[in-house]
Parts: sequence; C-alpha cells; structure tokens
Amino acid sequence: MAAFKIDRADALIVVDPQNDFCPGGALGVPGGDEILPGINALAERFPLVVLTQDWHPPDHSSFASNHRGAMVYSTVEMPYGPQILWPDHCVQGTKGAQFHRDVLDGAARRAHLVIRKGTHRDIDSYSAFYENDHRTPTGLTGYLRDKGVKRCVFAGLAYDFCAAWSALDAVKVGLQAVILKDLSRAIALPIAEGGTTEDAVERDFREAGVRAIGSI
Ligand code: VGL
Ligand code: ZN
Repeated sequence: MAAFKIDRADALIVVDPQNDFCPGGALGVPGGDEILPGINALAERFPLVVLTQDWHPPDHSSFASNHRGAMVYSTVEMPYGPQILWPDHCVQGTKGAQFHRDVLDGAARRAHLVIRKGTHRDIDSYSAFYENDHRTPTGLTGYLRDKGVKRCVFAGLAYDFCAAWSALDAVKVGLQAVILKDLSRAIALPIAEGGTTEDAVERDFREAGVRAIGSI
C-alpha cells in the first residue's frame, strides 16, 4: 500500500451508500454492503466528509420503465449523449433511496454535506460534480473550493459509475483525486468493445491521473 497521509485539505467523498445499491436493493451492487464499516472508520479520520445521495423523481428518464419497450441495461441516445437505462432505483423519499443503516451512525452522521443528484427528470447525474451533460454543476466544486479542499478521496457505490465519474470530474475541476478500490464495489456491465465498465473506467483513470489504490 502506497504511503498516504490524510491532510487538512483532504475531503472524503462517500458515493451513494444507499439501500438500493446494496444487495437486495433495486440496483444492488454485489458486496455493496461489505464496504460500509470500512467507510465509517475512514470517515472518522477525515477533516471533511461529503456524502452523495442518488435521488430520482419516479418519472426519471434513466429508468427503463419510463421508455416504452426498452430493456433494463440497454442504452438510449439522450440529447446529452448515450444513457444506460436502469431499473427504477433511489426514488425520492423511498426506503431504497435512504442511506443504508450501516452508515447512519457512522459516515452519514459525520457528514458535513449531503449532495443529492439525479433530481432532474430529463437528465441523469452519476458524478457528484456535474450532471451527465458534463456541464450542469451540482454546486460541489464551489463548496469544496470554499472549504479549501485540494484533494478528494472517493469510496462507495458504484465504483464504475458514480464513484468513477465523480473522481474523473474532480480532476477536471482542478482537484487531486484518489479512489479506494477496497472501499468500492463495481456493477461491471459488459461493454461493446469487450471487457466491462470497470475496465473502461480504469483506463480513464490512468489517462486522467486519478489514483486508484486499495485503501488507506
Ligand atoms: C449509480 C447507476 C444509476 C451509481 C446511480 O450510484 O453508481 N449507477 N444511478
Ligand atoms: Zn441513479
């Protein structure tokens, strides 16, 4: 494990530790709940902790159920580019959208900010920084800048979607980004070129300068 010292200008960004992304949830990520105790422990060590919460209206355009005849995990072309269609998940106000009970007395209690995303019907938002058009900001950049944050450490769900897109956007807005593989779990959808979405984001990490490490 590379030496890693948590600094005053570091923030921990815990991505979507919600019921629907844990086993048994609507979009359950294999092993998603296993990482939560480790995330709680890590949250105690950071000067600033942000949680993200996927928070969709019931008629959200990322749900296959809102596209006639469309299959779950198929891709459609949206005005902002290709969009994977998901099972209905993290609907505002539902049990599935709540934080998993294992973080309630840990990372969620400790969080300085909870940022909700995916709230607009016509656009998905994987990243904590920008919606999927890559230009509509969530406001997180300004918050972190105001707080003097220089480096973000990402953990949570899913490794190859919301955590990855967040880490890649962090670099785009001028922050250093570290993503913790041992405290994340991937959906790993197969992609047309071969391999999975997990392989694809790891190529993007290398290109962008996101540091993917086991844990710290
Ligand atoms: C996520 C798919 C759809 C995630 C959110 O949290 O990675 N993935 N919505
Ligand atoms: Zn979502």
